[in-house]
Amino acid sequence: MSGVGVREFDQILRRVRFCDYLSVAQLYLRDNFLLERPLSPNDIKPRLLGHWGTCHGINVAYANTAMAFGNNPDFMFVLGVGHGFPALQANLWYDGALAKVNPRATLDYDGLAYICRNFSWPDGFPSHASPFTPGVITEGGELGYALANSYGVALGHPEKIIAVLIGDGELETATALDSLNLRNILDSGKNGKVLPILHLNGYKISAPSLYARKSERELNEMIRGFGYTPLWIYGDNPEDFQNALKKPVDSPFYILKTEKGATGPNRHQDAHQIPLKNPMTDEMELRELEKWLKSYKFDELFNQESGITK
Ligand SMILES: Cc1ncc(C[n+]2csc(CCOP(=O)(O)OP(=O)(O)O)c2C)c(N)n1
Repeated sequence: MSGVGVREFDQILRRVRFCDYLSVAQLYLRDNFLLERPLSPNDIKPRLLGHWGTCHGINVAYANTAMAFGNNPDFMFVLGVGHGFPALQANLWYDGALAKVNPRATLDYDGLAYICRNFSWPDGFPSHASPFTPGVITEGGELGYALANSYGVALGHPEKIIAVLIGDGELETATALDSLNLRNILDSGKNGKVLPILHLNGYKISAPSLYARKSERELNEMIRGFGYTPLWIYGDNPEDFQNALKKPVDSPFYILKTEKGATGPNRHQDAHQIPLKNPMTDEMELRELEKWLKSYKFDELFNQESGITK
């Protein structure tokens, strides 16, 4: 992991803002992707389908781990296929990984318009990760396997580093919870390093998650009981995240505490899928969506002529 400082923190923040904007744009927009003119009902997709609430946390985890390990070709970021596909797709597009398998997903305005228009769209991209997504071979969005899959990737490959984001609801599945035991048999020099990150955003679809209702002490004791060292990261400050990743501890287990729906118009149980439900027909929601999109100041991050300014 290379040294990171103020410049890198700024790059992380810009990348997160970029991918947050792109997540919202994919969910809502069929046109006017750079808000060249005031948002109108015709710019909105008629059927809104996808997961927003978890996207900011995914973008934070993705940007921070990419900054810390992204130069290492043996690094991999693993996300359960049921989680926040707009955020995953935004990051894959940003890194150029999507363009490698899909020539239309170019890193310019046309590519941006293509991925936004075709998200959750007939004959376009599905609303969840699918085999059209680089690095994904399954379909269906079933949560629970990310940690087991990560240990599987590490098996017999000591050079690999795998950061895996696990939802706090996902950790309620028997598969995810029992996969914590894999540390006992696979945490050795013969296998790669698995870096679990629990995304503690407090909620599942609309109900609170069990783990968010435990005290920090209780959660720490549980994590320690599985042999990991818990390391807390509160919110989206890149310096805190990078410091946590640098801590030289045995079997780290990161707990990323975010607010579900962060940076969006509402939070927690209202934020899981589509926080503003009727912007096509409700003028107030349309203006709220416009305000939300503008809050990312995307024109500072992307230019129609020159593309991404990193
Ligand atoms: C095995 C399984 N059961 C149920 C679902 C339906 N589901 C989709 S997202 C979700 C909530 C997941 O909560 P969490 O892991 O906390 O994710 P986040 O809050 O970050 O969206 C559920 C239950 C699923 N995808 N897979």
